[in-house]
Amino acid sequence: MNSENFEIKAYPEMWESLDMDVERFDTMRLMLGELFAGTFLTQKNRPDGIAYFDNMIAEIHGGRIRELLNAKKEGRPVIGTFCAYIPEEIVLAADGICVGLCGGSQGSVPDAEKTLPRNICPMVKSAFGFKAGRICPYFQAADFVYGETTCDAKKKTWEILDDMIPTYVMEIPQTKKPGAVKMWTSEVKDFKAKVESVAGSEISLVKLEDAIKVMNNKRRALQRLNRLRHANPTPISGKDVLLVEQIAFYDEPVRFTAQVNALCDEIEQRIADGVTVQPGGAARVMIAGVPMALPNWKLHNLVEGAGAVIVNEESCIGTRYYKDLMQEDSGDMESILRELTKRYMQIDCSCFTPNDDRIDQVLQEYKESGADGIIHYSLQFCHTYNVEEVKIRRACAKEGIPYMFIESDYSPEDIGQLQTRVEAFLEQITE
Ligand code: BJ8
Repeated sequence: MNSENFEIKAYPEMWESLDMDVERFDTMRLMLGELFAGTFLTQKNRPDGIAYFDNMIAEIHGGRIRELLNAKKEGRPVIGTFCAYIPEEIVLAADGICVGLCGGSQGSVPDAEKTLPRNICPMVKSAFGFKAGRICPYFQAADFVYGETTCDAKKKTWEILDDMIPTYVMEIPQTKKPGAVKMWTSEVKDFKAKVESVAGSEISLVKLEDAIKVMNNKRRALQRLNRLRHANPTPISGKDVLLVEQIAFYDEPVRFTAQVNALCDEIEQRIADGVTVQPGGAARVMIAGVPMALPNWKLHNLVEGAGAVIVNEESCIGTRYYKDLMQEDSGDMESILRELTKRYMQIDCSCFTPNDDRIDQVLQEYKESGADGIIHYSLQFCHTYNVEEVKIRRACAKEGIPYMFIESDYSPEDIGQLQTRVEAFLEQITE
């Protein structure tokens, strides 16, 4: 695939059957294809194994959707989610499919602003707008969605989203005190009961154990990729790793894991052969902060466009999604659910208070990744990450780590200003 002949495949009949706004969606398809080609396919010296992930983008509105629709015909539930806190293992154990529906596009924001206030997080607006405008086949294919109470923008939006698609909500605790853990355990059990009622059968112990192995393997493969990209000079671009991390939220997990491992095999060889995508003397940057949902490639584009390379994403579309594994032989159903609850409680989202584990995690990832500096990335109106940034900034100052904070949205309006700031930061860390 090259940047001239790349296109995202059109499936107008399938979209029609999903009650989408086909004409409008087709225009968005062309724009996304152009953006993808310009951002990814113009890079030099990419590993061959990335072709699978390019193809996942070419088929993002068709091939994978067909798989979801076929699963539905077999009575398997398709569940949309918006947060790394939703236990995918339970969905898989019910033979269901989990798809991440967080929005990373400016294109759907005006649809949301017809209903929602303008001054809330662009990720929430973008997701809501995809449903409101009927311009996302994943939303249209989902049987129902599961939101959570991580932040105010999300939890209040679910009440309104429920007018358009059945929307259930998991209560995520805001602290990690013993009482909060108890409450979270009961939420996980309720989630399991809901998934079982839609799937029409109870989840067996064997099925849940298998699902845990599938998810552990997927997370292990992503950990492996992240470790390998830390090599200096780096064998794969930050943009390409981000792409893989984003596709993790909608691809079939067993196939995805095999493809990530194949990519890792190739990268190991590249490291042995000294093959790199890093121009001589390039600055190595770690990103920390809010998740970058597809197709939010704005910051990676700016940083790598300025000649640096991104070597780590401390984010839920990044290490927060895959850093923690689960014990695989936990015994009876009650013990497994307890372990599952524990695994998910380790996610250090800024919605928790206090959340000092995240500060330590950021410092640890900085050291492991061999980065020269950290950019903390936050979305506009995300109060929890924007405030927690103060603690990250202080910790970096204490450790002498070069640091920059960026707060942005999905519009292109601030690109010029961000470019100037990013370039100044890169100069500072390469001096
Ligand atoms: S566990 S990071 S995926 S909530 S950026 S919508 S918090 S206003 S994304 Fe997240 Fe789960 Fe936490 Fe991870 Fe709200 Fe902030 Fe927007 Fe956010």
